Amino acid sequence: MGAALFELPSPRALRTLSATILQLNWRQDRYRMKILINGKFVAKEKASVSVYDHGLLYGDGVFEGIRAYNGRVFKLEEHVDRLYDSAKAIALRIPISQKQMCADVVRACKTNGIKNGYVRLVVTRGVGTLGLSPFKCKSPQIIVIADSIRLFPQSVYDRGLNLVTVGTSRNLPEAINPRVKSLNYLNNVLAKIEALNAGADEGLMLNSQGYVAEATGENVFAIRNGALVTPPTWCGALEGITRNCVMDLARESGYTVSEDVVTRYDLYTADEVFLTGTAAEIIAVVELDARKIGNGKPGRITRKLKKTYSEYASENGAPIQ
Ligand code: PXG
Repeated sequence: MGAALFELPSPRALRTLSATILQLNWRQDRYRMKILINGKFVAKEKASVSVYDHGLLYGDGVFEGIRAYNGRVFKLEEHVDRLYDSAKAIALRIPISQKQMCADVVRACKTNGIKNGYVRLVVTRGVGTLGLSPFKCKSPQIIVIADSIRLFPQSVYDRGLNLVTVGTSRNLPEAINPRVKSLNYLNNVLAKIEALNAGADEGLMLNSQGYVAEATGENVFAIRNGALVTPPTWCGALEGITRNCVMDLARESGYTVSEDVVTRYDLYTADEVFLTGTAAEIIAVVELDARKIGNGKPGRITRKLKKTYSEYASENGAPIQ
């Protein structure tokens, strides 16, 4: 019999090897994303909802997108207030208090080691039958995803956005009121498809009367002679939390800010145009429907407000602890 080709590892080497594997697993687990569903953490790969959930079957539910900066959840209470208002508007009773919801968002950030990131908060109607009636759905599903988001590359922030007006108009207030952040976002998804198919970065949505409402996931502002204007909610704009914050900061910096009816003419002829949203933050618009806005570069006031906003956002919010 010849010499063995392979030598068996010694028991000591085997012990070291298994300890290393265990440690690697533990490390991987620490960095594995966990989703909070109804107050319990579930590994991302296992986080799911039923195919009978009316959130999936009918887009029946509500959501929020929230940012964390510098170890704080920015405008947490405002987002949770809006979530509960959206839920109330669609007659969905969220079974936990707003205080508990805020605590869950902070907990999801903490568990996932998020200091700077993006939280998607979703409440679905819950499991029901294949019929429309929500009254058969007994338990809304509360989902908190603490992750990150990047809507546009840095180069787009530097050069500014190219917008086109899309044919899909903003929801009618007498249908799904555009103030409701519902899981049924198809209207805006269709608008985004149109904009991207036209080769633009974003789409401008008008209301059914032809007045400017907002972009597909951001509010819109125009600046003329140093004064800011943005459409009021009754024109089809979501009451954006970034929008409200930017209005406050701009007023504090001495600018005149008004909510008024805006037409495309007002945007074409503005000195500067920019969009606001939790995900997009503040981003300049340099072209709309092939008209150059101002000098075709991100404007001075937009850049100034962007700086003020990012300083404010990095110092305010609910601490993640
Ligand atoms: N308008 C609409 C229609 C929105 O959905 C905003 C304005 C901005 O609101 P806040 O409160 O964030 O300043 C929103 C919020 C996306 C995306 O991927 C956008 C939102 C939500 C979720 C995803 O662009 N928008």
